[in-house]
Amino acid sequence: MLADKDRIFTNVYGFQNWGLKAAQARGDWDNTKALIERGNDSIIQEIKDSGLRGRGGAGFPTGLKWSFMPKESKDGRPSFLVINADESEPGSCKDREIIRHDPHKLIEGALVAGFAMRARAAYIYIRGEYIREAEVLQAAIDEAYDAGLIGKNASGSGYDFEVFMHRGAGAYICGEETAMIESLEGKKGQPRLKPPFPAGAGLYGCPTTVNNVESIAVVPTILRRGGAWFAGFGNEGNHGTKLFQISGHVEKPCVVEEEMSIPFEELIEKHCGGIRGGWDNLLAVIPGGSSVPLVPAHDIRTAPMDFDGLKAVGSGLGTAAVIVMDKSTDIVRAISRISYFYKHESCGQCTPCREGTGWMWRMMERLRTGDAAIEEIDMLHQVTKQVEGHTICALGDAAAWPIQGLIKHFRPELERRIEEHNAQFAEAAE
Ligand code: L3W
Ligand code: SF4
Repeated sequence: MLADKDRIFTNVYGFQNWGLKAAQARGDWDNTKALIERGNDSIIQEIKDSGLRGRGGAGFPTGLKWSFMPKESKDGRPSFLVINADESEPGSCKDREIIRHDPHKLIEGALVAGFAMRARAAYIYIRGEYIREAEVLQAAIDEAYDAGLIGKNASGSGYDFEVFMHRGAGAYICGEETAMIESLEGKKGQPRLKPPFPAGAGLYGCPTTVNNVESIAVVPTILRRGGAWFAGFGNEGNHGTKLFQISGHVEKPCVVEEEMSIPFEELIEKHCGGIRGGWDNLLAVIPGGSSVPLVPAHDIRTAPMDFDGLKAVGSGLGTAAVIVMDKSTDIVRAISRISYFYKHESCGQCTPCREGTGWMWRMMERLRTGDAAIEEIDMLHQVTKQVEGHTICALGDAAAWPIQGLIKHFRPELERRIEEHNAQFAEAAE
């Protein structure tokens, strides 16, 4: 279990004030100038050494991503950092806690990360529904400007760095990095084809890196304590501390910072008071937000909660939004509801996703009521395979994977519903 002294987010529950003075008392903005004076490449190397992987879902190595940014400006084009605070993944609620209780960690991280990648400004794109969080964030940005920590000669470093907050308007797809860039440019939030990746052509056609809130907020602590300290947590290739968000059928749902790779059972026992009704009552877990496949009870208990450990049980860490479902859950209804979410949030620009998400949801609803033929289970699986990997962005995959997980692990339940429905129908016809 992670010791208190190794927690980065010491105010995650908001027991203390979020304001500048309190943040400084907790160690934020402590000689930030000295961090910047280490130089761009040295900061990037330290982040590479820390093993930090992106906390927004994909787990791409953060230091490597920063190293894609150009060292020299071409044609006078500036570079930008975009911070993804459009937290909309069902089950995810960690970035919100960082913003409302520890906003200065994010702003200081923006400055240091922005400097490392030679960005002139950071745009923090915050989910529109996060009204109070946006108020706190803007107030913290204003405090940092007033104190000379950001802006011209930020923190006395000689580096000029602006921070802007931008509020989204309620579209899940704007959390996809290129849709976010389109939205920031004032256009409809629809993903772009990649490549080019944002580091080549991003915001206003300029080199851009998009990072998740948590990825940026941990940066100052990593630099102060050292990449080796951060790399000392977790299993090989899955390092650091991590905010887990545990919801559903546990005794005490919570957001908690823990060591990466902590086994699922330990995470739940130590922080959530166990499964509601005991471990025998556990049905399945979605370990990384609604975009990753569910894992049945017998596979998840000892699984390390990290990118590779969860991949090994057919799922993923995603945003570490752990949705726990006990045996009272109507699992088919739960996955059907997730299908509806993706149908609703599809931006509609590519056919497999626009048509496929609707098709998958309608088939899921028929399976939920049992009003289907047994062969349609395989047909639905084929439809998910036609969507997966055939779309511009990952939303198509995210819509397909939960259904694939359901069919893989709960086929007997799907068949039972169909047989029961057909038996009732036959009885009524007699
Ligand atoms: C340069 C290359 N850059 C990859 C960059 C890329 C991006 C990052 C990861 O989806 C996942 C998705 C959701 N040269 C590069 C390169 N990059 N190759 O690395 O890229 P990618 O394509 O692996 O993932 P993605 O499109 O960013 C993100 C999953 O996250 N998810 C949902 C997340 C929701 C939230 C939220 O609500 N806050 O984060 C949950 O699992 O399904 O698989 O920057 O440019 N050769
Ligand atoms: Fe839009 Fe879906 Fe295509 Fe993504 S996969 S670009 S959400 S239609």
